[in-house]
Amino acid sequence: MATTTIPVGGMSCQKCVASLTGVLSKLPGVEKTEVVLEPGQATVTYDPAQVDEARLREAVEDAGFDAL
Ligand code: 9UX
Repeated sequence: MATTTIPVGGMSCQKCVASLTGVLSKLPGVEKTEVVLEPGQATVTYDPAQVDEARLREAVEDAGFDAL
């Protein structure tokens, strides 16, 4: 299991936090997701055999936020 923290821009309220948490949590291989509004960041624990940081960053962007 690996853990990474991705700085996230563009989240303005707790609904953004809930939305991004849902998106990341649904990715195959993601074990645990903690999204914080201030400062914007997503800490994700995942199985490196199933998903990688590039894919996580892509999911953040696809959800409408900025992976910084
Ligand atoms: Mo809150 Mo986030 O109204 O896009 S859900 S700002």
